[in-house]
Amino acid sequence: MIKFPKDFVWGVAAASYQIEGAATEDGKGLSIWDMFSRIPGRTFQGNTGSIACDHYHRSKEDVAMMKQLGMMAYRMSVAWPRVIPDGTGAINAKGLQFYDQLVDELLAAKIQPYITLFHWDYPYELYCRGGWLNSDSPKWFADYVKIVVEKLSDRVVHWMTLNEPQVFIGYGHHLGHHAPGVTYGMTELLRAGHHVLLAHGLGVQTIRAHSKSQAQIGYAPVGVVKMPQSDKPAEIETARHATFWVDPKNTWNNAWWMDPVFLGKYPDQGLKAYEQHLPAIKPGDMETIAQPLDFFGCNIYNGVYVRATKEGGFEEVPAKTGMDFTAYRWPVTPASLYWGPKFFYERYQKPVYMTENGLSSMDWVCLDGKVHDPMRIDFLTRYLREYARGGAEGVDIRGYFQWSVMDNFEWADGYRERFGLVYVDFPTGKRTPKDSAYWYSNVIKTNGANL
Ligand code: GCO
Repeated sequence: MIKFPKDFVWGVAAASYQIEGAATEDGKGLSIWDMFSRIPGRTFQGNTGSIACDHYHRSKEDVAMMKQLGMMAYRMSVAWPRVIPDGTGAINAKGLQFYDQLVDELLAAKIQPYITLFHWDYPYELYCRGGWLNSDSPKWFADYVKIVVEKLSDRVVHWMTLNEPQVFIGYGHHLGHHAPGVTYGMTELLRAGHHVLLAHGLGVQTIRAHSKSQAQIGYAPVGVVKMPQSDKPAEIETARHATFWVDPKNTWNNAWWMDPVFLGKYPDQGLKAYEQHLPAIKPGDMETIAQPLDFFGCNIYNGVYVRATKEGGFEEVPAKTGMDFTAYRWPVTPASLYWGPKFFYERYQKPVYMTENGLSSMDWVCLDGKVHDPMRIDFLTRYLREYARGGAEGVDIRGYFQWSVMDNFEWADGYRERFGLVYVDFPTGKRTPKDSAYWYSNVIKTNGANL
């Protein structure tokens, strides 16, 4: 039988820019995503997050819906420019009030808020001052964190600093297909990355210093998972090595973004791989970055099978012909929820929360008025079984946040990808829980025993 720990936290996740809308209302400042999505050709069908799910105006309804579905927790993010329109300086009281009320509504519904302080909607004004390349940027972030923590920490206990630095740095500042859409070279990238890590560290210090409750703090990078094809120790070792390997050509890896935070140093192999491009590391920087954390959060959607090469390295195993894909054409690899948490727990020794996992599928409202999404139920069942398997073998798994509570703005892919448990008809904003929402509700009720 599938077993999850007692007190396991079952929730859903979303992020400010992807659901809130109200992009220019009540004094909100512009974010880099507001600006980027306006540029013709940058997003699918020119979609923007200006209205999105209109969650800003429908938050009461959304919380009621989550309550009805039995959610225990909700991972949400705060839009920095909603709180501080220029990124630094004057506070927008109305923006802060939105989150204040939302937190009250969630708690009244017995849903624990887990707040991500930065999920990509960077203040445009700060981008114009150099953004993450500016060496003041960690301090800007910490000042913003202080405002949010002072306001909400009498009620909010769980915090995550940054969501997926690999993506907002790599896609946003190197490949350029996410906001702000610039294409820095590796040297600028690693410099910006160092500031991002410092921002995380200063953010944690700020939460600890100003929280009115006993804060529980984590981080939510991408988990880039490499998997063995069997349980043979040599194959597992190859996959473990690959999981923490740094590719000199890009910043899509785990160790560069996790080791400094959890182990206090950049990985040796990474320092060699990036030798030509290393950022200046000032005395005290690594100590700032490596603040003690309470949990390891990460987002895992899939993994890649690897095998050893004769030369002592590793390579991807060629995909099986006719492999299984989600609508996004992401591979269906349930074992990534076993190997990822296992490798990360071994290396970092922190309680694990799956801060995101899910899929986009081709959902629509059927003739009977319902949304049938059997593939989502099947996908999540397979992944959750694997997550539980790791737990049964000793990985300290504490929670799971399904991405996402409802269909939303999937960044450059706009509204094309439907990741929600709840279907959103964007022109009207009408919400329809999918079959999977009711199914997930049952998973929560039985603490996974029905899986
Ligand atoms: C991410 C982000 C989410 C995405 C989700 C699906 O992982 O890219 O955290 O905002 O919407 O992952 O791609």
